[in-house]
Amino acid sequence: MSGKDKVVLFYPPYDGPPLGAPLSLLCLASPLLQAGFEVKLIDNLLAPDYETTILREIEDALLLGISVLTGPHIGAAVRVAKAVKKRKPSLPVVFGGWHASLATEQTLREPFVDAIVRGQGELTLLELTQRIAQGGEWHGVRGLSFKDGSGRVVHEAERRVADINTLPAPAYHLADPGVYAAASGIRQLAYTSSVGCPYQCNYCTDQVFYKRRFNAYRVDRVVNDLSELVPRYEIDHVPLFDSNFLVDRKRAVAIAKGIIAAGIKFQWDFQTSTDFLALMSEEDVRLLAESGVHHIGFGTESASQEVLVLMNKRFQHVEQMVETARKTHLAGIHVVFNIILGYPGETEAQRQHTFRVMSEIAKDYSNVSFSPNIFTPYPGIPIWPQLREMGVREPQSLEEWETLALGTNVLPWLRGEDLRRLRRSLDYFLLNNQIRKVTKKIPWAKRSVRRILGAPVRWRIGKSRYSFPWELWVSRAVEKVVTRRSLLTGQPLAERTQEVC
Ligand code: B12
Ligand code: SF4
Repeated sequence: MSGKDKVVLFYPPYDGPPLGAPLSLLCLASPLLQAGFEVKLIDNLLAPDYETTILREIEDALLLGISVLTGPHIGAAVRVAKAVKKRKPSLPVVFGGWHASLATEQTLREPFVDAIVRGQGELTLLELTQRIAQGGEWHGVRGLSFKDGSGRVVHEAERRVADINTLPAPAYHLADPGVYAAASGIRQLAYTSSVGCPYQCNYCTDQVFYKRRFNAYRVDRVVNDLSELVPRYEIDHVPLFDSNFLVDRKRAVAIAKGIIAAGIKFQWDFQTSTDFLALMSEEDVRLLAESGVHHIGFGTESASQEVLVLMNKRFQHVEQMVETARKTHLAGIHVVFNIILGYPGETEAQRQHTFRVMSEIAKDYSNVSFSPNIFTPYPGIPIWPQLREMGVREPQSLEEWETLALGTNVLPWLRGEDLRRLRRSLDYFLLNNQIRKVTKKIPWAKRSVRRILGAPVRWRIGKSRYSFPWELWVSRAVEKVVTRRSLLTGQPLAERTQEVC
């Protein structure tokens, strides 16, 4: 025993690309360490037998905190919380993160969850830990929901989103990137330079968490951090976790210039919206590339203006997607366009229009790949009241949310033959683009592959005919020609892994 009060934080397994140490836990650990607590991080990636490790570590701990996103995270979170409650019923089990914050009431109903930290967690968790260490009561901790002594659920007032410049830096020293590289193959370090996005897309919960306020580190802070962290940990790749990095384009360009001036070499990538990138000059986009940006993910979602309006994405237009593709192509930056299919109100004609327009863009700009998914309603998204009216059944328990993998949910307007057609047209759309990419890279394959596979595929897409899909069977047999990519990093995802963010 170290003699210090200990907090155990657990990051459950997920379905997605490896991204280095979980940034959420590194951020939570920092103020706790500053206040003199001992922090034990348990990440499934490094501790495959995490349950045993957790049961050992909690013996002398003040509390167990678990980070929970909607989807696969939930399974392990529930299993571990149940096992901990069985072993040490008095130990407070605290859930935090997006799922717990967006489905608080439902999550707190579970007997194995004592408290939920809603939203940004650094200050709330610190305050709660201090109360627990001092044997104090939990009432009055802003941002906290908990069960009191009689089992009654109490929701304390909201905590204002903190200016991230006032929060301590993530405790990167707790996670050796070398150990992560051995487990994932990439020497990387996740970094957040800003939080929040000013927009209000109807399917996105950023507005619920960050109240539409873009809140960012100053340029010198980002450049200094990266100039220090990249060489210290010999980092090759930095995925930025910002909600919409280019909201402040001047800041973004100044960061790129700062990185170039500092002479540090690494690859970095981020997510943003096409309206911002389209407004940048070709020279500024080139600067991003020169500083190491090699991939950008865009939530383009649809090429139909009517559907974009339904999504409350009035700020985005097809011309900006084309401009984005053109400028990033010139700069040599790979981009992934996310596409949402089956959005409520989308017609088959609008969907086909999206496939056509997106295929045209990819034909002209080979740096464009896609991440198409069937609409999946996550907890807390603003469109839920309308979805309920349309007959969408909301998962009724924490465990039901676990199985809500992308594209497997049931949408009342997309069943049976309609759903089969959509899935097939999606596969053909991907196959068409993949054939184009492969044949561009291998000149000798160009004619034969295009003739045998490409022509019939384009005919099917043109005519919307998808029965007896022999081209898909052939492509799958040959070797996963239909690939999906992570919006975050651009990395190809296994066919099974549809979860991208
Ligand atoms: C990185 C990321 C991922 C990674 C996470 C893994 C990793 N190694 O980091 C991966 C790729 C797994 C991922 C997957 C998914 N993601 Co994602 N992801 C993000 C992203 C871009 C950054 C998250 C992050 O680390 N931020 C930085 C840290 C510091 O912030 P944080 O995680 O929010 O943590 C803070 C608080 O949440 C809280 N907190 C977090 N954990 C805990 C635990 C405790 C005990 C406490 C007290 C507090 C606390 O305190 C932290 C510090 O303030 C966010 C978007 C965003 N702008 O945040 C989307 C986001 C979280 N993802 C989202 C979605 C929809 C998904 C998917 C469901 C997508 C899908 N299509 O399937 C999947 C689900 C998981 C899966 N499939 O297994 C949504 C919401 C998710 C939700 N409802 O749970 C977001 C908000 C994107 C969006 N705008 O819609 N994602
Ligand atoms: S989907 Fe992207 S652009 Fe829309 S609100 Fe969310 S973060 Fe902002």
